[in-house]
Amino acid sequence: MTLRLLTTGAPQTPDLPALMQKIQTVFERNQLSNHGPEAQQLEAEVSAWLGVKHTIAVANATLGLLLACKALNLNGEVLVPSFTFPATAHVLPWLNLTPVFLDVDPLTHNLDPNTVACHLTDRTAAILGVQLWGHMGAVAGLSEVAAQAKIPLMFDAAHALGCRHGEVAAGQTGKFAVFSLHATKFIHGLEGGLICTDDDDLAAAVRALINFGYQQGAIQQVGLNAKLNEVSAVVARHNLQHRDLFMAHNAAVYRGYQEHIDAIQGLRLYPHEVGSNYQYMVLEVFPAFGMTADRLQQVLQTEGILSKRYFTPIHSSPAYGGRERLPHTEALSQRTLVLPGQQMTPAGVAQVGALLQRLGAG
Ligand code: T4K
Repeated sequence: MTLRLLTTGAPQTPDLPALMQKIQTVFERNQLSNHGPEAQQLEAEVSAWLGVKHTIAVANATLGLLLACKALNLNGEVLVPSFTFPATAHVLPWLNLTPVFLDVDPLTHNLDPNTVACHLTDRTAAILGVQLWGHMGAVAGLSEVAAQAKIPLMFDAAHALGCRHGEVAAGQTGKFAVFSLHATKFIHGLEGGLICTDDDDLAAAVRALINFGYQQGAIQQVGLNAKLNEVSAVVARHNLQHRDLFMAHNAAVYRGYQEHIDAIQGLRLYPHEVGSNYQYMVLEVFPAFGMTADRLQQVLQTEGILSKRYFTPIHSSPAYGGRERLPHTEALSQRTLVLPGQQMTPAGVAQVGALLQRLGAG
């Protein structure tokens, strides 16, 4: 029997025939990169949707973070969570900035403003917050801490496109926020990223930095190439049109998982806030379940269900070699497993849910 694979991170790309037509138009137009009409339209559409002044389309979120941080001319240390994708921290050493890794709140998996406040020193140049799993709950507290310390608050919002907390949309938060358009994300452009900011000077500096440092015809800064190509831009625009569908789909999958998982001893489904894009189906596996997250991943795999183990603590990775203990980060990395969400059918959710219930019972 061939196993049908249910995969975490499976890209959502509806209505392929219509998308192929749009891609063909890009090739017929012959402008394939260098801030062409698709990239410009994408930027305008995202700015209008999120209510931000500037959106800058980039080749990926990692380069977006790197260049937006560079544009702020920071010196010293940056406070950053250890429980995140390595890209968040990696941009800092590239800019001769020192990451100071902080533990996260075990319930939200994100920075706690009180922890941040306790680690401020006169060397702290900025806070790089993450809206992990699309969580925005700590934004107000972090903004207050940053304002009191008179340092910029920057957001890695790679997971948070389309997320809202009350009236505030991800993208409107901090000095800037950077979204990912990677294939696995809520809205994808194969690869890609979006930098959002309301700061005119920052936007101008970033626009120059992503295009070799050119500004008004002169090489004003030491830039890079981080432009988004036109095919990625047209794919992202196409997917953006389907955002309500994605949101509804993700929310339905999440509710389906909730129904199965809530009653299982030893499992916790990450509680998304109202306003989330519900992209990540994050499962925490506690000892009471009777097997580790690693073992559960293996068992799921034998049933054709491909989950992902996110995230490894960054502070103690060989790349950083930190010896400090960040207990919540370490515990979360042991117990967290991300289940398939995008492209899941109700039958797929029921299959995974029933399997978890069986394993939990036995
Ligand atoms: N900040 C945060 C907090 C992030 O999570 C990320 C990226 C970034 C910054 C940087 O954003 P970008 O520079 O990438 O724009 C994946 C993604 O590559 C990465 O973008 C993402 N976060 C991270 C959470 O997930 P891996 O190493 O897990 O990828 P991989 O190849 O194992 O794929 C994950 C799952 O997706 C697999 O189950 C297979 C499935 N998949 C993947 C691809 C690429 C597909 O079904 N089709 C595909 O085309 O990092």
